[in-house]
Amino acid sequence: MTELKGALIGCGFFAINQMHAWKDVKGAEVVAICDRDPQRLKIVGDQFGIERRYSDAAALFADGGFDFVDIATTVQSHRALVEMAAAHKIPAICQKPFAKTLSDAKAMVKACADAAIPLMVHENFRWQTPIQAVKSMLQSGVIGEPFWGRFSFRSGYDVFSGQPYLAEGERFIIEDLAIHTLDIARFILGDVTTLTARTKRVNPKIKGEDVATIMLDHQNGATSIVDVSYATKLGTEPFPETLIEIDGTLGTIRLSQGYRLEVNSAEGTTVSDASPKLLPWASRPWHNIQESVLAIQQHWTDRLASGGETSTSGADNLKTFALVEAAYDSAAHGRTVDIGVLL
Ligand code: NAD
Ligand code: 89V
Repeated sequence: MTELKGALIGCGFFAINQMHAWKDVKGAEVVAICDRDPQRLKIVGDQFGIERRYSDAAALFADGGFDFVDIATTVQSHRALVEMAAAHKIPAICQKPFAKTLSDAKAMVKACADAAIPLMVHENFRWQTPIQAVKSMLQSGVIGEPFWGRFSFRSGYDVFSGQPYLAEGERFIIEDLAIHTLDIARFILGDVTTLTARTKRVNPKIKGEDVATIMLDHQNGATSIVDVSYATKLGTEPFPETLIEIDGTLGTIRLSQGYRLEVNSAEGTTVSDASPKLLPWASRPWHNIQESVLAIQQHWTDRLASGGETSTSGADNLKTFALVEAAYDSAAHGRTVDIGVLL
C-alpha cells in the first residue's frame, strides 16, 4: 500500500491521541508537525520521532512534501488554516468545532470545493464502537421504523483540567460537546428540519452554558431529544459515554451506561456488550474516544487513497454545525428554528 504523508498542525492536548492513531493507521504517516508554541513542538516531536518541525504554518505549507494536513488547533485558527490548505491544494482534516460561525464554515467548504480538495471534519464520536453498534442494529430493521430517540451525555467530569479554554468561552457545552451529540442524532435518525433548545449555566466558575436540552424534528418524522450536562453528579461517573434510546414501530434499542446494548423486538430481548477496545496507547475513561480517533483517521486514509467522500466531510458537517447555531439562537430567543433556512 502506498504510504500517504501527512503534516499535523497543533500539538496540544488532543493531538497526542491523533499522533498515536497515525502510528496505527494503515497507509499513512505523519512526516511534519507544526505548533507556534516551541514547548509543544518539542514534546510531540520528541515523543513521536518527527524531525520536520515548524513554528509557522505558512512555512510548513511553503516547504510541502506531504499529501494531507491534519489541523488539530483550537477553533480560532481553523478558517485561516483550512484556507491555507486550499490555496496549496492540500487535502485537509479539521478538528471540531469546524469554525466559529456557520458563515465561516460555509466559506471553508467553498474554498476546498473550489480547489477540488477533500475536506473532512474530525467529528469522531459517530465512529465510536457503541454508536456504530446502535446504527447497525437500527439498519438491520429489527425494531422497525424509528419514531423517537434520546441522545444523552450527562456528567460531572472535570473537563477543564485538560482543556482550560473550555471554561473561558461565552459558549461552552453546545459548541464543544453537544456538537458531537447532535452529529450522533443526525447519524442515527437522519437530517433535522426544526430545533428547539433550552440552556443553563450551573457551574458559577465558567462563562458559558454547561447544560442544554434540545428537541429535534427529523426529516423522517422522528422526534429526538439531545440532552447534555457537565453539572450532573452521579454515583458512577459515565464520562465520556453517550447513552441512547431509540423507539421503533417493532421494538426498542437501549445503549446504557457501561456500554450495555439491549434490543427488544418480536424475536425477544438480546443484551450485548458494545464496549470499545482499549488500544495499547489508550487510557480509561478516554479509550472510547481514542478508539474513534483511530477509526476516523483510518477512514480518511482509505477514502483519500480511493478518491471517495468521507462520512463527515465539510459539506456533511455544515448540517451538524447548523444545529449548533440553531440551538444557541433557539435558547436565546425562546423560538423554534427552521434548519433549512440556515443551510
Ligand atoms: P490545545 O490548546 O491543547 O492545543 C492546541 C494547540 O494548537 C496548541 O499547542 C497551540 O499552540 C496550537 N496552535 C493554535 N493555533 C495555532 C496556529 N495558528 N499555528 C500553529 N499552532 C497553533 O487544544 P486541544 O484541547 O488539543 O483542542 C484542539 C482542538 O481539538 C479543539 O478544536 C477541540 O475542540 C478539539 N478536541 C476534539 C476532541 C474530539 O474528540 N474530537 C477532543 C478534545 C478536543
Ligand atoms: O470531544 C471533545 O471535544 C472534548 C470533550 C469530550 C472533553 O468534551 O472537549
